Amino acid sequence: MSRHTPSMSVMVAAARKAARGLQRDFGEVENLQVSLKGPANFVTAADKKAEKVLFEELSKGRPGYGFLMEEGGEIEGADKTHRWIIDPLDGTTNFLHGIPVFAISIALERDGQLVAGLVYNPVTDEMFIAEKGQGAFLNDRRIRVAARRELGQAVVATGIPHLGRPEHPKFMAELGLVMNEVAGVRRMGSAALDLAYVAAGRFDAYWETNLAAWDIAAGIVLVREAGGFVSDMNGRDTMLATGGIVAGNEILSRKLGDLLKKAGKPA
Ligand code: 2AM
Ligand code: CA
Repeated sequence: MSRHTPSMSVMVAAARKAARGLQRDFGEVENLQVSLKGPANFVTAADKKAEKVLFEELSKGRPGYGFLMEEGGEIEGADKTHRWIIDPLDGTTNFLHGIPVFAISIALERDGQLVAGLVYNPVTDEMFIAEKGQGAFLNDRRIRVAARRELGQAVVATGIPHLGRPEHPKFMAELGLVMNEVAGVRRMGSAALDLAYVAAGRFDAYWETNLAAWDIAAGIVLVREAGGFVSDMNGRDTMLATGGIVAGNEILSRKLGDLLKKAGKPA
């Protein structure tokens, strides 16, 4: 069983409340696809509603904490030591297409350090939570990163830069290197869930670049507390600032990071 702090109880309650709205709206997506009336706007509304619920619930539970949110941006709190980092709907494209792979992501930062993370997929009812020093859990069962040490046996997840991004050639170079070395590559479309799956040992490793802090903050805590290792593309600790991330067990994530570095260099 997971023992968790009152702050985590606040996070879990907020996520479950926001999830009820998301699930209702997800059920509506299919109906909307037959009308041509922009399901994209509908999804944006669902996203904003979920963020509002999270903001209200977390503010009620922990008055004064600051916020960094995908929709609302930075909101300074009276309490300068605490900040929530929130993505109310990670995997927006999946949501829009009726693919049940999306999540609410909530992280708590204390004095600039990530101390708690929650990633919740309302459709599968999988609640991934972790607090610094307490381990990582999936629906109250302890989870650990996978133990595979060889790239040749590893299933590795990634994210493909979306339409209009300038880093497509770089990504193709990375993918070219990785797919030649690993057992399989997967692409789910939710960075928060990718990291949660690494924490649960489903994916052996994961990398992606150009992400926002709210995509990965909670997942970073999950992977670390599951005994894994997280770095940016240069093996450093500046994932939130650079938006690049490599995760897995310590050995495999280092091997993957070393391999990816070759993507920038001539063969
Ligand atoms: P989102 O679903 O909240 O937008 C997929 O590779 C990851 O990239 C997701 O976590 C996704 O988060 C994130 N991402 C950030 N900006 C994006 C965009 N404009 N289009 C698609 N995915 C984006
Ligand atoms: Ca996101």
